[in-house]
Amino acid sequence: MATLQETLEAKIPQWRSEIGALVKAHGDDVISQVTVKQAFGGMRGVKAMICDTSLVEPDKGLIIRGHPLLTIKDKWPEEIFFLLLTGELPDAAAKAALQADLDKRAEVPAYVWAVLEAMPKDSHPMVMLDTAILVMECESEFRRSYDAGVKKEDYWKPALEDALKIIATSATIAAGIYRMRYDKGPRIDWTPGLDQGANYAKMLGLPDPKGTFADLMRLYLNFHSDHEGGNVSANTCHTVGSALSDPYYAVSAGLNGLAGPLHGLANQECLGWIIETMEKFGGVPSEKQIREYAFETLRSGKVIPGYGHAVLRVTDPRFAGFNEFGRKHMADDPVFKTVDLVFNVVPKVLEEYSAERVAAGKNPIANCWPNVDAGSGALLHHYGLKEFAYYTVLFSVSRMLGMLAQLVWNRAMGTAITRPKSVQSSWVAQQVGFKG
Ligand code: HAX
Repeated sequence: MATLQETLEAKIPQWRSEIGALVKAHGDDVISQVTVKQAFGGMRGVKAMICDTSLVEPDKGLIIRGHPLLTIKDKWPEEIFFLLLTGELPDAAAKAALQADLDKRAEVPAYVWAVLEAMPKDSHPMVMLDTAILVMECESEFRRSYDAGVKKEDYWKPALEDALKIIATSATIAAGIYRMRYDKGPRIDWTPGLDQGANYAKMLGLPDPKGTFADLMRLYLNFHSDHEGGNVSANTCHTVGSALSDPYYAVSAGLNGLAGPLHGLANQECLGWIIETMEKFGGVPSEKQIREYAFETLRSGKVIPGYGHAVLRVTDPRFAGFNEFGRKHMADDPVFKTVDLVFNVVPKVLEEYSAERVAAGKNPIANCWPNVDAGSGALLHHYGLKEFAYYTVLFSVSRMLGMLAQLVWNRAMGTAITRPKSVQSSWVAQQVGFKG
């Protein structure tokens, strides 16, 4: 089978001609409409951008290029990137070629470490990761090629070069941040020949007597890799990239969005809530105690982290996949047990609370089921990764795969600069005949 680059060379002209023909034939047809509620409500459900890498079905969860996530959960992260970008899983030769390509690019420039070491000791690990990616911008092939006058139809090639450099170094940088930020000793180097999951597990340097941490990291990197184009990080990366800011700028911007507590940072909050519950009740709580604490949290105006989703309306299959891993490898771990008990109790609590909200004239909670972040922290905690503030960095290493695949695809398709029309609230009122 052809390499990643050869596969794209062959497919891109075909994709371009299909999309060109579609827009030519149906450019003025309507595919969505926008209500006042949507305009004020985060554009929820408005169909106004294209993402071919993956799809999130409200009742099924993440589907990557036609493959429901749980059917490809044991693939290497590199294979997932190949799939996101090309629509095909690589065969053994293409996979080996991609791995060798990433090995060649794996060196992190020395100035990245120098910048990270100069940062305040208590910097948030996400700030360190964002800074590291942004400071590497001087490696950008996209910017160099653009300055040298590369043709628009070839933009995707230097964008892919940047994407591969970021992917080849992201786990090393992230693991280096962990060891530096939490005084874990010297950095551990990338090992050529190992996949990204196994490498990341090894470079974090946590004890792994059963040798299963690499399996978890592979699962973790696969599960967080992509979630369509409209979520905050992907959408931000897309918007910044659409201005032809190079992939370092665009990914760094996307990561800043991922660092928000309603998005990626939720996974740092989820385990915090589980541990708080355990501390309050002196160990694994009973279902009655969980119910009590869940209501206390809600009535104090907070959300229950790890529950709810903007798109999904069922238990996130990523939660189900992590739960299966937990049952297999750490069924007796008290933190994992608590997560499992919370899963029995919280959906019902949220349903009841949602009914109370509706009775009080507020919005219902659209989805009372767990999302990806509800369970992953307990698994990391089991392996000794107990620094919650670091969890979003793990998510980021994974989500860069999706953000970069989308970005390369957009440069290949020549997607236009993002520029929706904003309107004033007075215009909306006038438009709908609102008198106040
Ligand atoms: N606990 C309490 N209230 C919740 C809730 C929860 N877990 N989930 C939703 N609600 C509330 C919302 O805050 C909203 O209240 P207001 O109308 O008063 O603002 C109301 O229910 C309706 O919200 P929704 O339509 O169900 O959900 P949204 O699309 O607005 O928000 C969120 C989706 C994920 C942000 C939301 O469910 C939430 O805050 N969940 C907890 C945080 C979390 O787990 N985030 C991670 C999501 C996965 C992810 O992106 N990871 O990166």
